[in-house]
Amino acid sequence: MRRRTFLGAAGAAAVALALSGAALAQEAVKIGLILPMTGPFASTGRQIEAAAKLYMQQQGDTVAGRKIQLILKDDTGVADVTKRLAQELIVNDKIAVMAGFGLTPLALAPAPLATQAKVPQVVMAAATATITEASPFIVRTSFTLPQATVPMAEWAAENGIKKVVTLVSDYGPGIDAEKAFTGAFTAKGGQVENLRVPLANPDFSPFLQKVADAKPDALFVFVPSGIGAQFMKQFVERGLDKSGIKLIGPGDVTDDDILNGMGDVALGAITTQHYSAAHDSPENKAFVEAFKKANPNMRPNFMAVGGYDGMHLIYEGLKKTGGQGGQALIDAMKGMSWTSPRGPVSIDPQTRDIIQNIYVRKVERRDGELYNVEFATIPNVKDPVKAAKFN
Ligand code: VNL
Repeated sequence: MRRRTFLGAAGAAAVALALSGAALAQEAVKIGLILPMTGPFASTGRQIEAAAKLYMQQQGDTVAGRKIQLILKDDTGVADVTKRLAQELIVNDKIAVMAGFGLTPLALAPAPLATQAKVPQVVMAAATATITEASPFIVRTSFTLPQATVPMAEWAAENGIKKVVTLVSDYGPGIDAEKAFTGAFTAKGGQVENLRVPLANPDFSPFLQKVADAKPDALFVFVPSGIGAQFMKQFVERGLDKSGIKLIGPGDVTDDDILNGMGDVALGAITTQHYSAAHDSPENKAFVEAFKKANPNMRPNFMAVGGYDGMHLIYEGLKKTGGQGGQALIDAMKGMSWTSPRGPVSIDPQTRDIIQNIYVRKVERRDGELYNVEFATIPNVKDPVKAAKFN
């Protein structure tokens, strides 16, 4: 009788334990993924969505005993919409993390909400240097334009280029690229003229006419991901492909997603960036193969790798906190390092930006496809704008 009572109590305790365990497991950790899935920057949304889903497919949807639920929202590339969606995800869905953010204005809009609600904001795409300063809850897995651009200026100065015209989209990352290039290139004795083109519905032809007239050794271009093909088309129409003016810039203009469709005009373009689908490592070969298998008509670009690594950072952060979000999660992410498809990376604990290799690449045809083929590496590059502030 006594023995049975004891067993009964133990049994009841076990049932209670199992129930609370089940209740905990049911309470999913929600990740709000806000991306431009429609509009002129939909390619960025598609790349990041595909990469985030691939990561979850490979790593499973349970972390630290908690189910992970990804909630995808389309902000259509409009900052007010990004902010409203972030607000709804925080208040109604009680997300632990928000992620994505395809362009600079879209990353800046919800930053005050991240601070107020103490919700980590993982920026997977936007790349203006100052973004991480908009909230102590922002961490970035993409890159910054100055980080990608200074190596371009140095390569140009060391390779016989003396006179350059810069042509950039007229907003945060373009202005960052223009300043970083001009500063580093003139410091090495180079000569620069600056041109800016509107971000929305750009017509490059009047600017390209100015470039043709200026006859520089090289044209330095920044346009955001997805716009490079439009630029290249007008570059050819203006006859600049036959002018002997070299095309250089950060790698956004020869983005892997659309490079193949540009044709021979892109051959020989020299760019500097953190990711190429042709990056020669076992991690990248596996990533590209799995990405293409899951998305038959796509090739991963630098946006995809920002999304893939962003998910990795969230998963590893949650493992450290046992599924907790908030301040604990952002703290757990600081200083984290891993081997990405792009090479070795870490999160700078001081700035919450990513420290990574920048590669110098040349567009070449390989096995019938155009690729940014890496030929030099600048290791462990920090964002130079913030490095100058802290050191
Ligand atoms: C940004 C920077 C967007 C680089 C991009 O593509 C890009 C941005 C959409 O910060 O707005 O390639």
